[in-house]
Amino acid sequence: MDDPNILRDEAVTGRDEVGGLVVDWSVVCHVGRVREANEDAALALPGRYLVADGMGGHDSGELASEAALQTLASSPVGESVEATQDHVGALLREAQDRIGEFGTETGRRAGTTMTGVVLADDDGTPTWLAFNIGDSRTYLYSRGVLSQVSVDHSQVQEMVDAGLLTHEQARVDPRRNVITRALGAGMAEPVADFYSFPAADGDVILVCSDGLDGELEDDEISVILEASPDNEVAAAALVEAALECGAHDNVTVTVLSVTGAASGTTTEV
Ligand SMILES: [Mn+2]
Repeated sequence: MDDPNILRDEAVTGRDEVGGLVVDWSVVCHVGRVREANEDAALALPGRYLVADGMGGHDSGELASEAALQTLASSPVGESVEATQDHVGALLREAQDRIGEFGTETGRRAGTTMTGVVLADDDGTPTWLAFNIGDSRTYLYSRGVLSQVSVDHSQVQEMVDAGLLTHEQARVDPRRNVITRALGAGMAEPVADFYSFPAADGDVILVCSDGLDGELEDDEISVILEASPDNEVAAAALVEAALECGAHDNVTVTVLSVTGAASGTTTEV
């Protein structure tokens, strides 16, 4: 990987001071136990923590997830939520164009999912702007409660929404890997969903590829987060649990949290 901020096949832990906050993060990106290639990748830059799950076979998926994250690496941090959303939307269209230029030997179009958070500013309140395209997920673990922030763009999610499948049925349905939105993959203009919530001290954000939530139920993820003293332990334990379940897909996990105010930050009164 040419870009040191894009992580694949590795485990990296870091601490950023950004936007007046200290953010601790840990990424584990693992090929899993079945796949030969790792098409997942993660980006960890101050105020930007993203996961992409590439698709397309041969080298296409690897190139697609990498190119998409590279493009999003220039997303601005600390602007208003609206401005940040506009910038991210423009960068996603740029990423879509870059991915569209990749040919594949198989005739399958290169593509990738993407999800994660970018730090924005909502009238002086540090705020996470989360977004997603595809079925990688952003979760918030706050005060002992795990909630899924992003909503999957997948065929089974649409069937759950329509009342045709239960959540439990969707997890094991043979169509569970069919996604309805992606960057590239021959899809039309990328349309991301955006969500924003305060960057509160102590809240944990989990960003993951479907290699995690395909193996672990939300309850299992929650138990692991509850038992983990820090983000590095949590990320390692989550991937280890997916490996114990067979890790049928590449599995990527970013766990991050705000752990205080940056030193040198003065509070205005
Ligand atoms: Mn996957």
